[in-house]
Amino acid sequence: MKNYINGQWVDSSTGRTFNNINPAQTSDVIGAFPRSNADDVAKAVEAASNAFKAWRLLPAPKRGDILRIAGDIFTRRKDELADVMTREMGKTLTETKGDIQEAIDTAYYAATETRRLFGYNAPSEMNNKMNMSFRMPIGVCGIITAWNFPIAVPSWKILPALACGNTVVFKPSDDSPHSANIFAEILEEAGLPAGVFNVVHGDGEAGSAIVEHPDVRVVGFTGSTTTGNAIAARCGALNKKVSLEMGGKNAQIVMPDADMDLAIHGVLWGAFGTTGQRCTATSRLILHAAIHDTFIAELTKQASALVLGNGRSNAAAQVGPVINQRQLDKILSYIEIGKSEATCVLGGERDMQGDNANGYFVQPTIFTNVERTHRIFQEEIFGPVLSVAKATSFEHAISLANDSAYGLSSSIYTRDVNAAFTAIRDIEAGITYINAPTIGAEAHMPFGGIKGTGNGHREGGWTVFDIFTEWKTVYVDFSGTLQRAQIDNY
Ligand code: UN1
Repeated sequence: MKNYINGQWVDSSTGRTFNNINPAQTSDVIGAFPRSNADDVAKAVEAASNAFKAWRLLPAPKRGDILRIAGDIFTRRKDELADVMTREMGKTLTETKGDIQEAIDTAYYAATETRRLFGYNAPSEMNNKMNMSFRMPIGVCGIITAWNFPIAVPSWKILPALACGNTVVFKPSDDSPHSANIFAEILEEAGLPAGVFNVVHGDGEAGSAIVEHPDVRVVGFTGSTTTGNAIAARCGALNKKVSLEMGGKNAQIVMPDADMDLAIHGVLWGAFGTTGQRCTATSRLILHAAIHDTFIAELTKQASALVLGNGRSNAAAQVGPVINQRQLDKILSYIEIGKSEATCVLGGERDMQGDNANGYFVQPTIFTNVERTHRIFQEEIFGPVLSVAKATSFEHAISLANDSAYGLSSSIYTRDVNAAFTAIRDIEAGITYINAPTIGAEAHMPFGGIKGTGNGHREGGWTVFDIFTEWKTVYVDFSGTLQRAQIDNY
């Protein structure tokens, strides 16, 4: 398995590699991928800089034609690619197909937006003069992403960046490199010119070389808050534009008037879908005291019936493994912390039954009696661990939800329209769901969070184009005289 630079599949100049392993069956080695360094990144950035000269001049709708074809190829290769993704990162085939569908939606949306990259015109304050503004491509974009959405999250960044006329150097997670190579194959088959999109595999060494390279003008990052903040600090020092999507500690509130079955299905999906490894996962459940005990009884019953397994060999599997040994250790250590802070009412162990002993499986785990000061209430675990707190009123529930360093997603289950709209107004998060779980973002809506989750940018929707373009303001004076703004007309 190789890097993809300037339309060629090439080895790293280091000659070093890392193994990509199936987390559901760790003896299954998918392949050895290049462990790239700054030299490899420099080659990719040079290719992307050269390709930018022609790509930025291709009319945007023509760029969109290529993205639309890419959407068609993602559709054609959906089943095959889903299997590759499940093999390298573990979530079930149903979920990996959904992941690819997000990229398909993003491709078609971005293709359409190439005919709409609207600017603004405004009247001039002088006669015989016109004012207008245009979105301009910026140059080489460095894209660094996590493994939990190996196709969807890269597509949110890469496809709009290309639509705007930028070129890209992409460093995928070293836990999901194979999906990234198929991403490159698809863009190549769609007709993307060589050098416009490049993939450099590796770890933080390659990632920081991208951030540091002087010709990388924009950095788009999805991953941990620690890494994201370090990238932002470097981008600040180097005067680069940077867009961050980082951690979450998302809460679902359930009020006594809610549809309880709906709320239970919501939290099961929000907390244990993708094995809890989403930045949008429901990791805190805030239950009104009036329904707390009955809700917990039914939730634990249904959560205990979830089937853990290898999504490729067990068609019944609903919850896959966690991604790697490091995450397994981290999640298990948080479970130990939880046991010392609160009450474990479900799970709490690694799952070693049958074939699951060959992978990194963790039982869906639920803690009750969680207080706002507890580490399992405040810190992102990124695994199948749900912390439940009790609220005595609506205001108390909102205050618990807002007691977080993060602010990505949020949810409330209630049939009271006043409570729903108050929650929309008062919950501190980039996304609020009413009667739906904390996960389920759609490609054409802004995606991102406040507080420790991000730095003010939004991917998805029309807002992503603010990341990948700079404004050019144009004044056309057809008066034939010198008209001095602010001076001659007052
Ligand atoms: C992420 O976890 O990084 O709304 C993204 C959702 C998905 C995207 C999650 N569509 O959960």
